[in-house]
Amino acid sequence: MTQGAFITIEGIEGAGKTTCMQVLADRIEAHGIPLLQTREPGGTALGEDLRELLLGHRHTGMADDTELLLMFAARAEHIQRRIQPALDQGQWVLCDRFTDATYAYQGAGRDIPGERIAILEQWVQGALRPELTIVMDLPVAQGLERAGKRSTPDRFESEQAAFFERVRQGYLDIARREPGRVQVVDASRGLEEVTAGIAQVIDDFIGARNG
Ligand code: Z5A
Repeated sequence: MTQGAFITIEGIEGAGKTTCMQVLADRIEAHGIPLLQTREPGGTALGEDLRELLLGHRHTGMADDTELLLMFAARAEHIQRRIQPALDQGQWVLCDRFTDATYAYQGAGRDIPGERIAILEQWVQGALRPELTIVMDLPVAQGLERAGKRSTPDRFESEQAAFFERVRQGYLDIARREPGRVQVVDASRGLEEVTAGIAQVIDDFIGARNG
């Protein structure tokens, strides 16, 4: 059986990932492709518990290495229990954030060397990498303004704008290094234009993979 495709979506606060996940899922399912939609940190019972620890305010001031290791602990569980089995059965997997978020947030944001993250990536993922990653990019101030209209900020959302500037640059650096895998979508535009851009990216990908 052909392995399913692994697709991830990334971006800073308020980029519109949640909104656009549905557009992607609808397009994929319209082609009759079985799809697993999931997210990180999370995606399993244990992963969702770790998510609560990571995003909640009980452990404000958590050491950067602890944060990094918890992200990868959740990821190990997610890959072994859900992502890899789904791909092996030919399902496509659409994941709201994955290891690029670790390079952007813990790497660029918290200043953990990329080489250290790469060791964990290799250990936990083996050869598994996303085939397509969509980075929704927009100015930090605009993203924070959109996100600010929502509920109480989580532990990451409580960071300063300078942190999110580094995260944004982290994502753009990854996109520059891996243009074949990473597609940057301008998320600063109105919702209709953004979703049209997203639809184009996924239609091209489905066409190339199935054609
Ligand atoms: N994290 C990490 O540090 N390391 C890792 O390895 C991983 C994660 C995997 C949880 O992520 C946190 O974990 C995340 C990074 C860290 N923290 N942060 N920041 P998350 O994905 O669950 O949290 P999030 O980034 O805050 O995602 P979100 O809350 O789901 O935001 P979003 O999906 O990008 O935005 P949205 O909810 O779709 O849209 C926000 C608002 O803007 C909403 O009112 C929309 O209606 C509006 N919106 C969206 N698009 C538009 C447009 N185009 N125009 C106008 N208004 C819009």
